[in-house]
Amino acid sequence: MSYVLYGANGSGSSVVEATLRELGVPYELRAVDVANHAQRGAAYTRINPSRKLPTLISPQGETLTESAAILLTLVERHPEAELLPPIGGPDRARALRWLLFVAGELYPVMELIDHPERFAGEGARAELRETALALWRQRWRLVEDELSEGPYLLGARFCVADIYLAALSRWDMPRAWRLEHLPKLERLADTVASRPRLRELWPRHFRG
Ligand SMILES: N[C@@H](CCC(=O)N[C@@H](CS)C(=O)NCC(=O)O)C(=O)O
Repeated sequence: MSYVLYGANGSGSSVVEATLRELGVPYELRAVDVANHAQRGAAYTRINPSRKLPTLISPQGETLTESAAILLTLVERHPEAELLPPIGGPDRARALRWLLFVAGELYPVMELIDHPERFAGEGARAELRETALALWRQRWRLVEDELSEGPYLLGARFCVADIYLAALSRWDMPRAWRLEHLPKLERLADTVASRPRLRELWPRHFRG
């Protein structure tokens, strides 16, 4: 049995799919129709009770959720691909720091942008969304400030955090804005997108 990935184009499942491609492991993709809220339907809720993408089923039949945990599990189970630097060193710490920054500080803001109705009454939603959008961009600037000559987070060394950063930086920030305010991050994302194992996949998920 191969991995089974429940996902949708352009969503957080792109990160897991790109990682599976980098690992060179086979997987079956099962599309979840988020446009019609299939992630909230009974069938998908049975698979992932938090009713969010992505969900990855391992070849052993385990259900894996939470994108950062899925990435770390994949890295651990396919060590030969070296998608993280060796345990204990400074590069590993830096990669984990920013991987968890995406998971803990950035990704949750997207729910406020996409679903303000989950957090505020009708009258407060527009303002909440605007505030969340500003926070989203402000937090990406922290990533930008952290990047050096690149092209990756760890310089010349590619790691799984680069995929996470590249994919989520495609959301809710037009390319012109990114080029002006996040040029190093944009270079990182372009470099990830042009990697041999990703260049055919990337345009299916992201246009600009
Ligand atoms: N903490 C989760 C967040 C996942 C998430 O928010 N996924 C979005 C798609 S990118 C989703 O499924 N949204 C649908 C919804 O919230 O109804 C993770 O890291 O996997």
